[in-house]
Amino acid sequence: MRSKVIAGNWKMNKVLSEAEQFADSVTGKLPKDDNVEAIVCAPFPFLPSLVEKAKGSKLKIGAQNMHSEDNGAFTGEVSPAMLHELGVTHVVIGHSERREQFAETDDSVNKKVHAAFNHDLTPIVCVGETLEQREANETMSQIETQVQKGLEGLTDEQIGSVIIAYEPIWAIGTGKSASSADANQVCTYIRNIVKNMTSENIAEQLVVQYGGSVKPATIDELLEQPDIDGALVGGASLEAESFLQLVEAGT
Ligand code: G2H
Repeated sequence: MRSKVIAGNWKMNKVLSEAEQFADSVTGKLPKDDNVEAIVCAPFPFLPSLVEKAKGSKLKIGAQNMHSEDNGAFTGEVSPAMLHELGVTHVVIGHSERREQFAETDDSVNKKVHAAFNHDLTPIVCVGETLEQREANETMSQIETQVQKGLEGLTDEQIGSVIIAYEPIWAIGTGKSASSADANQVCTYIRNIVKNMTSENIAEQLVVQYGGSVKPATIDELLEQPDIDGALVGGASLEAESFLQLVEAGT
């Protein structure tokens, strides 16, 4: 039985004092249930303080990006070793905003996924189609390419511990959410791609999240779907109350 994984993706929001207030509000109130995991993926400057505040609680702290190299002349970048030493456990890789605005490719995503495993970080790998691709019936081929290239060269065991977030680009921050049945269809497809790359057992372990305008009002229906194991949530993860409701839905 797979756990539900609710991950907040704060994007470039909040200042440190607000991030700390959030942590103070949620850490004591998260459900004790082992079947749900709660992660906040925060901007880099907040990570040390959030990791400290999350100690002894169920909250895990993730980053939203990283470089694939351990160190070097990469001005402005953050390495996986830096994140690991801080106590960060997860890292979002290949979010569509990074693919679109920061020229990330399936190849750079793949390098970062390998780097995450080399430093004991769990990658949350984002895949998703544009509206044009959906309308041209190219959703599944786009997803297949992103999943296969993103996970290329990993061991079966590593593939089984990746989190894949299916985020249709047209549903991100737009208020338009994919219907839960449509989202589930793509999540099932993702599990099948992984089954073909590995085995049925590994595919059954894989956590597949949906992301794109998820809110407390829509989470229950999404989590009822057989192949949706959680959510990657932007806007609705910023307020402590709403984040707690989303996590509660996973219990
Ligand atoms: C999709 C999602 C979080 P939002 O990007 O990754 O954001 O929930 O605001 O659509």
